[in-house]
Amino acid sequence: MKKLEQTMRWYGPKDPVSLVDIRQAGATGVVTALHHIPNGKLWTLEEIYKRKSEIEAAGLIWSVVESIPVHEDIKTRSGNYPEYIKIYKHCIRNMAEAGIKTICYNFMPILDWTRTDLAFELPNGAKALRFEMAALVAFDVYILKRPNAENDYTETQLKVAKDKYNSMIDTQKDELTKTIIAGLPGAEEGYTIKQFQEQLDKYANIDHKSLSLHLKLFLDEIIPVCEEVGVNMCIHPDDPPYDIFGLPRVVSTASDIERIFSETDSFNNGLTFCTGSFGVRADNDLPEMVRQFKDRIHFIHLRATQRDEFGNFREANHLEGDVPMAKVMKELILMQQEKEYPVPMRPDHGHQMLDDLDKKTNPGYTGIGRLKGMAELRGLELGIQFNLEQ
Ligand code: DNO
Repeated sequence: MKKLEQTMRWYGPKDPVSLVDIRQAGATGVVTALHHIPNGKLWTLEEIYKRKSEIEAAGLIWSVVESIPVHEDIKTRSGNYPEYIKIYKHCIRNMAEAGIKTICYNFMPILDWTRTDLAFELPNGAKALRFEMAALVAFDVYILKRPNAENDYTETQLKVAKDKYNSMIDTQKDELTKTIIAGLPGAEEGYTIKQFQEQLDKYANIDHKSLSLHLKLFLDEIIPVCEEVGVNMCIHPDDPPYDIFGLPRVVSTASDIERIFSETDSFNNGLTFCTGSFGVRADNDLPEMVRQFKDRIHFIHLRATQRDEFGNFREANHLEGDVPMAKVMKELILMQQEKEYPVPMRPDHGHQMLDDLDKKTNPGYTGIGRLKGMAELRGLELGIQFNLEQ
């Protein structure tokens, strides 16, 4: 049976998890980006080839670009957006020329993925990333003091958030602020409170409908280039998959994906199927989504989240939590059999555990935590394949 391609994310030469570590973990491919190039600047062939040869020298291949960030001007369709789209197309062409043809990106306004606690201690002493609604609301209403923020929350949410805020000391407030707006790895952009509010103001007149339109107009421009040079774009779902800070989010559900695919109908307009992000919503039926979107799933992120009814969630072990990983894996294996090339998957995030606890790694991107996730997922894939072959 055909297998998925095993990859791992690498943040470049400064990542404390090295290419050697990644190879020893069993990955054959690397997922990375030119993180040192500011958002909106051209990725030159020289820089791309330099990174590519570093990866190849370690006995690995650069399988996926995650991400080429989409400039805020493109999302708001203001300022210099025509120029940024032009540069984006040029980046796509350069990646294709270097032979790297799977590009992940997202269309989340201002913030990329968002958590409120990067070191939530689990009963066994390992640490996980966590999103706590009360902390987010406390930040929004009492630290950021976003105008009319209260209107976005229920009375109960506001009360719990107030108690949370009152229980925090100043260093905890600073830490929370940093965690939310200073930019998690891969987010590329970080803000101060003042800058963040200025960015929010730019979205004052942008609702779901206009943001979806801006995404469609962006795709209508770049997808023909992808078709010409054979690049698969893979949009990453919103994380968390609902609006935050009054900002619209338009890549959160199966119907969002349906809309994106039908409005710009091309094989090259594809999806990063991220079980952790989609899995935070109980109304996202993950195995069904694989069946529905399999033709356009060009990249896979596998991780599990454990949610509760208050909108909180934390990263669970890869085979636990609310993601029915075995069912998802079975669908992915069936999907893979219909593809001509192995679809890259990466174990997404991992707990900080064992020797990770003494190391300063990028939040969510530990060596041992991800190695464990990858080993479990690889075993699950093999076991299910074996069963299917009987
Ligand atoms: C978090 C990641 C995100 C993701 C980008 C995709 O762990 O899933 O950084 O890579 O949002 O553009």
